[in-house]
Amino acid sequence: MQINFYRVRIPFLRPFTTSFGTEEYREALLFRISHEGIDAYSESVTSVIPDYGYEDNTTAMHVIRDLAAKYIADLPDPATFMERVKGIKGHNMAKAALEMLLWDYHSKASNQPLYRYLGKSRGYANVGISIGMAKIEDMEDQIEKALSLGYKRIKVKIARGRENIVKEIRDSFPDIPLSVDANGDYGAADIPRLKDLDRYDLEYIEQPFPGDDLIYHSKLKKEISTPICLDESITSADKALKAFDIGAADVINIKPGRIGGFSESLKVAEIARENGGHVWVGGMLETGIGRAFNIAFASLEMVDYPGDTSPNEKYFGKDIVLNPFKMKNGIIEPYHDAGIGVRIDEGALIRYMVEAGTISV
Ligand code: OSB
Ligand code: MG
Repeated sequence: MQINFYRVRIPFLRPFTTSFGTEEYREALLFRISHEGIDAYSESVTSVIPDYGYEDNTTAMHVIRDLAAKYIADLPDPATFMERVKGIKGHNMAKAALEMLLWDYHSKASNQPLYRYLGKSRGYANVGISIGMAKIEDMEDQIEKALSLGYKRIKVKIARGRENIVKEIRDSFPDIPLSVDANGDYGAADIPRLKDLDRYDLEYIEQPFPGDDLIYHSKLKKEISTPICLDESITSADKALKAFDIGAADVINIKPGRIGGFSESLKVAEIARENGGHVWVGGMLETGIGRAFNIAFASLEMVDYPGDTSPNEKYFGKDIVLNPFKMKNGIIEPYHDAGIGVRIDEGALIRYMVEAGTISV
């Protein structure tokens, strides 16, 4: 069998700024297998630089091409594939790209939409928006627009020393469901600074401390009344269990790419809900392919909070799918066709392509 891969570079409509930097475009790795009339796709959530986590497009290509691709040659079920790659430590994003390719393949082979194939779905995803740091007037314009489009929760990026963003936004929008995401920019000495955020009635503070931390999150949680949401820190079901065990989290942002795919993400969602926590699905500025996976997962009944699954017109002038998702009244319905349900726009794929190749397995 053969896996096709495509590296595409799609410019953003506006730069996206987080505490770790500014991105001007999305450089995505896309994968495709074709077998007995079925075309299955996936996307790696890595980017050019290892800023969000330690993986990037180069390490993902290495792990996929040189180590892991051979384990999907017989199209195993996703859980079997994950057993086979246990000997490769970490590299969840690379593994997830192959694991999710198998989810699309198997849901298509059984002629079911992925969101049904996955588990109990409510049939739609509740949608929030993630707004990058910018001039405050610019952020407020974006929030205004998002509210008029019906988004159910507004999340804004913050960084250490830029807490004024929260004050300004709360002053202008006293009643909206609002959260902040620090992408790990704070340290243990900043606990008083973070406690100050309690006055803004936030839904949660996302990832105040770096991804490798659970201890300070647990310390903070004892001192603050705003709920704590973990993103980068939760890379497995085991980490989720530990986070709830030591009281480090109230909410988990599930990104299937970060957690090594859907099989493990399903376990994380179960653990969170069994421990009284809440769950939503995050995003990594994916193309329509990655978004389709996120929206399928976000439609699960277990996922009880609105996620960062805004339709791609927020980021891209033109996506690589023919049927990009549309949001109505703050919800997005997955497509009812088999698998991820999005169809590839081959012309757009070629226009955005910077590299393509095959991996024989
Ligand atoms: O922390 O949630 C994050 C984008 C890149 C890296 C990290 C994050 C994000 C987002 C984007 O917040 C959310 C989206 O894809 O719409
Ligand atoms: Mg985050």
